[in-house]
Amino acid sequence: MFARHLNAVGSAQTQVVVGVWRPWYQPRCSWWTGQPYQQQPLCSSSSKKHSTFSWSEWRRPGILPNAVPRGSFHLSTGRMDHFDKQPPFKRRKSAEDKGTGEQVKLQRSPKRSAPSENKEQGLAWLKNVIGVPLSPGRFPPSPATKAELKRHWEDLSLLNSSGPQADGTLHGKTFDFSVMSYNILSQELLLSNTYLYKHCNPRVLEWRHRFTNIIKELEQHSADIMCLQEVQEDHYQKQIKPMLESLGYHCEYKRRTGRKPDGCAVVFKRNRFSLLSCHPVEYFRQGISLLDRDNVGLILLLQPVEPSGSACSLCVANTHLLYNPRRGDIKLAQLAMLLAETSRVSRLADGTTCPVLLCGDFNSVPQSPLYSFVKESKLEYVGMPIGKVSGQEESSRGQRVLAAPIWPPSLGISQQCQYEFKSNEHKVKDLKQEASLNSIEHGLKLTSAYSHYLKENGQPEITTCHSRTAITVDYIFYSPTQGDGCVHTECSMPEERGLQLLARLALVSEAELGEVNGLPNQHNSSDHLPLIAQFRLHS
Ligand code: KL2
Repeated sequence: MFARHLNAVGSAQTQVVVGVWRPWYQPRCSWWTGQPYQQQPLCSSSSKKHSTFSWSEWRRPGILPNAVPRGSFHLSTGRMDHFDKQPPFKRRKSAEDKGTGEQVKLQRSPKRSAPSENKEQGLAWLKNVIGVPLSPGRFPPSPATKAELKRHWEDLSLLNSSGPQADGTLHGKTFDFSVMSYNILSQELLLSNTYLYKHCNPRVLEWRHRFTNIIKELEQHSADIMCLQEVQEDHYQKQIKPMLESLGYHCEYKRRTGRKPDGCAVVFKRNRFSLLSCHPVEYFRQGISLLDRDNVGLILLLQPVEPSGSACSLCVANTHLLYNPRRGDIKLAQLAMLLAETSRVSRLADGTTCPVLLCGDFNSVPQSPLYSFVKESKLEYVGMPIGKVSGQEESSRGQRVLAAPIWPPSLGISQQCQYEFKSNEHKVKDLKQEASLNSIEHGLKLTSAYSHYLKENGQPEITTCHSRTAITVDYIFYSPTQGDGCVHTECSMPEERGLQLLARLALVSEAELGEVNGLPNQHNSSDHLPLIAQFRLHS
């Protein structure tokens, strides 16, 4: 049940709904006080009082949910953000849908159903779900009480020699920290794909509800580093960044190129790390038809903050790869660009490499060739149907197969996923040789923090779930220490250096998600779950 009791007051446009706030979430109350972004002592639930807040005030620019007076909760007309807005101006064709000439059939991203739905029809489905027409100021009936997802911490430290240090303090040349990877579902994408969320009570899809839950979740887990995807730029600038800064995080952001207003954020606790450098990566390349999509990545080089100064730096890469299940060729090229930049950033002045964390939404399943490429550092791809690369699609009938090279020489990235700094003459010669190869490689040694099958019952772990899918597409990859899954012989990293996986927050099965009405639901406000792992950095 929603932990608020609703009473409609007022009328027409100024109609407001006043809810008596019940303290199911009182983090540090910094945003219930009307004093935005200041650390506050813990709230006392005895200090509740009523006040009102109109829809028009709510929508005024600069008025944020965190300006809501403490003790009351004020709800709007029951509409989700932007249902009343025209679709944004199209600068160019949607990146996911883009395609020209004879490739159109291959390139078009399958909508899977309801391809003609627009935002008006989005309202229509809201009515269907509610069973009655929406009237301003009134919410549909409260959803039936649903169980909450249960996720437990898995202690993996015993797989290795030493136990986890709960306080994250430094012992010798080690440094403990936690990392989250989380696709928070941009509101614009939610509204463009409403057919995926027909199973949801419309109230749980409202941005204000989702923002409240997401921030609550981020604050509860309190990860030292967070890699977020689908972070909508206006929400980032006005709400997410100020909130996270008030919680002690430094925030970096890279918006997608093109029309869609979301991007990737990497944030870290200022008292745990300092920023050495920040490297946004755009996969869009003018003049390279394979790279005409707007996805991005963001890489940070971080220095652990610790008294002895002995810890080595840490390279954190975050990305959201192309969705289109049929375009594995584009996904591989995007990944190659991210790996090339990650290799460059992680190479230290002394010629060694620092440990890498590679997080994000790869839009590829664990059984896929793309996943295998990340983990095995090599992929023999020639003859592979492009729709098989990410493993999202069953059928590969009629699909083009991959031929060498996947990406053109003009990209300046070798088949080893390294930047090429050679003269043109050498480049042509090398690339002729490379074209005869049927594999791509990369020089990072990476393993996954999750095993993709649940320990308890062997069921597949689910990281994303809506009405059409329940699969793993999100990952935390990391450079393991020798003996923590590192089976490679040619590490450019000193033997003792690397990350040791101490613990992870267990994922859940599809059946468990079914019990909470899938995603998003009242408590879990994205169509993805956050992945969280605790590591020990060995320098
Ligand atoms: O799968 V995702 O959701 O990681 O959660 O990444 C993409 C999809 C995201 C960014 O492009 O938007 C979603 N059908 C279903 N989902 C889509 C589609 C589509 N045609 N296009 C984009 N997304």
